[in-house]
Amino acid sequence: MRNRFILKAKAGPSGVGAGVWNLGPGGDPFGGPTRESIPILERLPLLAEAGMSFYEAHDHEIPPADAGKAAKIAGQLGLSCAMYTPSFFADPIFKDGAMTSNDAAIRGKGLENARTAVDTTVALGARTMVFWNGREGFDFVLAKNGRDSFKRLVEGFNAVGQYARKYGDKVRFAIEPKPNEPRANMYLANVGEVLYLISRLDPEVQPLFGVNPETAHSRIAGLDYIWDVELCLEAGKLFHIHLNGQDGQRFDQDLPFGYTEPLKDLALLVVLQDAGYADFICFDVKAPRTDSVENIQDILTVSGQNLVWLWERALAVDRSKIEQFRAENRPTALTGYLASCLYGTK
Ligand code: 3MF
Ligand code: MG
Repeated sequence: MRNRFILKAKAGPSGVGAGVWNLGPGGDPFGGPTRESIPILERLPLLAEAGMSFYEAHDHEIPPADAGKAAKIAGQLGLSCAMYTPSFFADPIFKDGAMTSNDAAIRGKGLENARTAVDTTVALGARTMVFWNGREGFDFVLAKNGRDSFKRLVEGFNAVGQYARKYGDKVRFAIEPKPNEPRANMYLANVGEVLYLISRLDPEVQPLFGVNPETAHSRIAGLDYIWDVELCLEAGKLFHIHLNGQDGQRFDQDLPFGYTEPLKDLALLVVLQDAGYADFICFDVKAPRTDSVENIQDILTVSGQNLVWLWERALAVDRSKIEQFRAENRPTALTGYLASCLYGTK
C-alpha cells in the first residue's frame, strides 16, 4: 500500500478522494467493457491502496441496503465518505430527466430517490450530497418548456432541502454543473446557472446549497475553470470540487488531474490555498479502457502525485510577485513566473 496523498497546510481535510465509479470496467459508447468489472465494495480497498483518504459513490453503486457494509469496510481501511449522490441518469426511467421530466410521476420518483439518498448520505457519515444534472436537459427544441423545467428544479431542490433540515447541519448539497453529455443541452450547464438557481431557492434551504465545480466540465463548456472556482468562492458556495483533465472541448474524458493543463492547475491551487478552502478535494477521473485491471489504479496514483507536486509548488509561489506583476500590468511576465514555479527553474 502506498502512503496516502496529503496536501500540506491545507485547511480542513488534507487527504484526497475519488469515486468508486472511477475504477470501472472500461466501456464507452462504442464498445463494451475491456476488463472485468470489480464489484463496488471491492473497489474501496483499491482506492485506499492508491493513496485515497475518501471515497464517493452513487446510489446505484452503494444502495441504501449496502450502506452499513460499505461504512464498515471503509472504516477498516481508514477511508471516509466525502460525498454520496443519487443517480438521476442511470435508470431508464430517468431517460428524460428526473426533476425536469414532463411526467409528474417520474419527478415524484426522483424526489423519493433524493430523499432516500439524504438518509444514506447520513448513514455513510458524509456531509455532502451531490446532484449532477446528468439527464436534466433536452435533445430537441420545445421537447420541454424551459421555464417550467427551471421551476421544477427549484421546487425539487426546495423539497429535498426541506427534507434535509431534519438533520440540522449534518447534510448539505452541492450541485455539479455540466453543459452537455449525455444530453445535447443540459440545464445547470455552468457555475453561473447553478448560482442563479440557488438564488431562487427558498431562503430557509438556500444556505444548504452550494456548488461542486468540475474542472473538465468547465472546459467542455469552453470556460476557464479558475474563474468558475473563483466565482463559487466569491458567492461562498464552493462546497466540494472535482478535479480532472480534459483535452479541449470534446467528449468528457475524465483524464488524470495535472495532465492537460499543469500551469492552470497550479494557478487553481494557488486560488484554493489563498481562499483557505477547507472542504474536500476529490478526483473524477476514469481509468481508460486501454488500461488492464492490474493497472486500474494508475489513474488515481498519477492524479494524486500530480496534485501533491502541484500543491507544493503552489505553496511556494511568491504571492508578492503576483501582486507586483499585477501592479506593473505585466500579465505575460506573470505567466512566465508561474512557469518558473512549475518547472522548478529560477
Ligand atoms: C459526469 C460526472 C458524474 C458526477 C457524479 C457525481 C459520473 O460527468 O462528473 O460522474 O461527478 O454523478 O456528481
Ligand atoms: Mg464529476
